[in-house]
Amino acid sequence: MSGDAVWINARIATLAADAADGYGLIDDGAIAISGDRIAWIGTRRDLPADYRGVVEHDCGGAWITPGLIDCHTHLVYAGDRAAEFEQRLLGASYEDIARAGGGIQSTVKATRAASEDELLRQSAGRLAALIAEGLTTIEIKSGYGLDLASEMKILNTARRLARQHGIELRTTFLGAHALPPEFAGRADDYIAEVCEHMLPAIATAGLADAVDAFCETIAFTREQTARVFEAAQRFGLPVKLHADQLSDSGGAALAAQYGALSADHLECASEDSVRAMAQAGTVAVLLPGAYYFLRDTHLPPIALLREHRVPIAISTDCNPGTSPCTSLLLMLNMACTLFRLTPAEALAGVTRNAALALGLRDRGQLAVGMRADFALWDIGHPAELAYAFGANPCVGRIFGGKR
Ligand code: DI6
Ligand code: FE
Repeated sequence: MSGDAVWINARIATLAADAADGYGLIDDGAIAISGDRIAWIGTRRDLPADYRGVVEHDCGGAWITPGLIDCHTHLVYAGDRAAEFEQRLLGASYEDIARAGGGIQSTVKATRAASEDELLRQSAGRLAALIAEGLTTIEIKSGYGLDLASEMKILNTARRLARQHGIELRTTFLGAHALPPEFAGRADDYIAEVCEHMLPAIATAGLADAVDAFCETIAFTREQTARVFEAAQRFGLPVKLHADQLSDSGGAALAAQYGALSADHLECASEDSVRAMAQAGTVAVLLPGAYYFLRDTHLPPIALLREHRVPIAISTDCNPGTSPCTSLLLMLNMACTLFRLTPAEALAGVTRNAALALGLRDRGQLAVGMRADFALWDIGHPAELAYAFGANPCVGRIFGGKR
């Protein structure tokens, strides 16, 4: 049973679901690794004798947490939207800009025009910034291509990026993100194109692990979203949804009805929707960066999510329009200051519950059999990860058992 390596002299926050303290703290801990999995975890004095003699890494008293997981990003895109940010500061709303053909459409234009290499180059810095904070799994959505070739270009770029950077990736097909200009006034025809042409080709090429849509007054209706979900299910792909961000369109309830992995945003979600999510096991993904950047004031229903025991995940929503953010640690802080989550809830939101939001059962907490993905931190207590902002105390990243 001897492992490939042991990590000793660490303070560990396992983030186990049943941890009474919310963190699962182990003082003077040790983790033994075999291949890319955790073979043993506990206090150093209990480390079985078999592990003597294997390669030993001394953590020098650093903290270990599960590797961070960013479960909702639009990281692969071209260009930026700084000018639109200025317009909003002068009084235009996000919806005004979208209706005037700016917003998502301007990123679609830039992304369609970029070659795959250019798209990769522009996106690489964003991924590197996230990884520097101990990220070991990321989800990346398409949705700035809105035609088959461009959506495939984005998903292929995501795959190439993940290989280059050494990170676990889940890709999501978000063809129903916005109406492309060539389908102006013909939303139902575009949804037919997504369901009958784009989604089948992308699923057959193995380029997507899940399917997402934007259900909103400025995007797609519940009926159109349901058609996309039906198509996803025909190809055995799980679904997720951008739901109830700007208005209560009953999106979260619809997502739950289709057994969605997650419903994301939720600022305007109703109690009925929260109840439906609880019953379906749908994770709530909260995106404080978008809330902050749009200067939103309508808080997601945190108390209801707690009351109905819906798991809460936190993510960057990294995208050029509403959350140009490449720091998951900053999102921890904002989840606490803006949404009043506790630091332990916020940390569970970027580890254990973020894994659930991706349908991944082998990571997000440190336990025997889980992936050996963890981060080392120069901190005095894990609450500091949410407390400090603008700092990066990550001093090591172990990915699949390797530093
Ligand atoms: N919700 C979001 O947060 C992003 N997409 C979406 O459906 C924003 C997209 C953008 O403005 O570029
Ligand atoms: Fe998003």
